[in-house]
Amino acid sequence: MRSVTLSRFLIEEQRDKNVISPDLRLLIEVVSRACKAISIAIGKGSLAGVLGSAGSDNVQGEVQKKLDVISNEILLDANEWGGHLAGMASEEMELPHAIPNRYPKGEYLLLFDPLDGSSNIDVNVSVGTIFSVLRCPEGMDPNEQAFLQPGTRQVCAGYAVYGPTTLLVLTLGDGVNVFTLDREFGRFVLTQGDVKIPEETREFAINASNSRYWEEPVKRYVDELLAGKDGPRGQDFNMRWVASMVADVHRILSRGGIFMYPIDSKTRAQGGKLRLMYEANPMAMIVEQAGGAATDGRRRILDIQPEKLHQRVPVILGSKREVERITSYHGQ
Ligand code: P6P
Repeated sequence: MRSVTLSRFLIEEQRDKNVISPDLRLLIEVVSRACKAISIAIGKGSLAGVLGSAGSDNVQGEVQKKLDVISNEILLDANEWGGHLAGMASEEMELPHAIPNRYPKGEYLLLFDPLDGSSNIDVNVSVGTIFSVLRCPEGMDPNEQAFLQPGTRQVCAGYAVYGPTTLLVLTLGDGVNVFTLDREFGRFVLTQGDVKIPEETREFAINASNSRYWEEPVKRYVDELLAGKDGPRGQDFNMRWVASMVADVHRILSRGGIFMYPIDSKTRAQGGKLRLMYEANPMAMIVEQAGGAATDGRRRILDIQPEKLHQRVPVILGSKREVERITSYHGQ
């Protein structure tokens, strides 16, 4: 069967289902090309002198890796001249990036974590790029306020995972599709259509070194999983924690599971660990579109009204039955 490239997929989505506009199709193509460039930069690693720290901190107060800065610049440079964007926001920049006056403006807002999990870069573990697309409110300047929309307003969400293969996972609100980078031709090819997350699972993902900080409902839920067949769940569970959200979420998208970065006494003051606008929201849209669920322990993530661009939230997402179970423990 002839392979369906990302370009053909997007043209058919636009023509046959009218789920995307020409400008949104252009935006996705541009982001996919930027992800290709990031994949190539990462693949060179030490050979290109791009490993290690950049000697600077980002707005989160985290040490920036050289590849954090390089990936951020690749996405900004690729997107600012095309005329499809009103503005961009990145984990690596305190304020939104306005499109320079010399370029045309579009209706979309692009938000991204250019290199999620970058602390894994220097030890050669999978990392990724996460992106989210909103419409800029009519007549509004693309300042921080314009970005503060709940996740239900996303018109598109996706991530690239840079692992043994480079994958692009995309939702337009009409299911989730996976594209694999064909390095020989330099193009993304559809390899999994309409992905669905199994509602049940025997695998969970959490950073267990934080267990002394967890709230009671999380302790109860995880203790039941650890008790396995000798406990109330009556079956054994397995644990995985890559510490790259993209890698953990992609495993869950591929074979089920539950990912938890819950609120705890260590992160309560800052509202959680992960960022709402360019980590939790795009991943929540993808997971829900694949039949899973995503909450902050109490509320659906996509319903959260953001108050700040770099707002952090607790994240629990994955196989629907498990997310419902732990969320119900929070209500008790
Ligand atoms: P911890 C990476 O820094 C990240 O933002 C996510 O990709 C990942 O899930 C989480 O933080 C890992 O956090 O506390 O285990 O290092």
